[in-house]
Amino acid sequence: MNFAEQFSLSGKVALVTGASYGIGFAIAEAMASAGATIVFNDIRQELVDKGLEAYKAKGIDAKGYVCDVTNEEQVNELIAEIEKEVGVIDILVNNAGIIKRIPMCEMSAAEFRQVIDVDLNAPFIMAKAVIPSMIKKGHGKIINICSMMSELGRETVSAYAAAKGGLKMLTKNIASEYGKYNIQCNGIGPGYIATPQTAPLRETQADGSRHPFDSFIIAKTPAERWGDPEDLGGPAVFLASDASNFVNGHILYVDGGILAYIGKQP
Ligand code: NAP
Ligand code: GCO
Repeated sequence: MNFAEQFSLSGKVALVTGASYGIGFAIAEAMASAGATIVFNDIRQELVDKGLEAYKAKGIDAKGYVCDVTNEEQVNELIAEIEKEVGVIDILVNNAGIIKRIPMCEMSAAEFRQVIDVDLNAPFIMAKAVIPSMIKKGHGKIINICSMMSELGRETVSAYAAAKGGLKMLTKNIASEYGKYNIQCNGIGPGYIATPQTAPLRETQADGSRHPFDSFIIAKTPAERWGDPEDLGGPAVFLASDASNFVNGHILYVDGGILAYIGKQP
């Protein structure tokens, strides 16, 4: 294999969860550019249809399925259907996620559980469903989309931080338990990325000024900008490729330097 081929995903099947748009879509697009066959799921048919149109517009012949990643029965049916229709999954990207921004003491236990269910339990369910075939095939790549909140807390995101902190450790544990089968499990920790999930934090104020949180993030980021979903494509391709076969249990932070920086003096 020549050096460049190490980064190729040709012949590989990549499943990206929650990838009709946002970070998942950008990661899937990059993996398609590296040669992967793209499969994605979303929670509603209209979202899957929207995603299929978006992939087609990019010249990507993706396959989309409706599946709630928190539902183990649906997930097992999804994996069986993909294996029958497309092939064994070589690369799993656990991207689907939600956030609820509520002060902890005002958050109900049900709301807390819902975030944990999607952001932590679902990656467990998805990984458990794909690993047996990866073991049979002799290789596999699992990439969990973590967060700044895998390392840091902030007001109103207790459930999300607990989930993403847990996802960091689940990543390390999958790496530890299944590395002997040539399965690498790593995480990507995006910084603050301009997607629908963070749109409320970037809304222009009534007086035309920037959202205070928007200005805060700019001051905390050495790159002095929000990330774009496309900033995550290269790191994801690296972790999905043979170039990272000895990288295991690592969380690759793609954050413009936030975690390294105390922040700009006001
Ligand atoms: P997003 O725009 O909210 O997209 C999340 C996707 O996941 C949506 O397509 C959503 O579908 C889907 N999803 C949610 N619950 C699902 C379920 N139960 N089953 C299947 N699909 C489900 O989020 P994003 O900003 O692209 O973020 C993607 C991932 O990156 C998330 O894990 C997020 O926590 C993480 N992340 C984001 C940032 C950021 O700054 N944006 C930074 C760090 C990490 P619906 O539209 O139907 O809900
Ligand atoms: C928030 C944001 C963050 C980002 C991301 C940062 O409310 O603080 O939504 O949580 O989504 O996780 O890495």
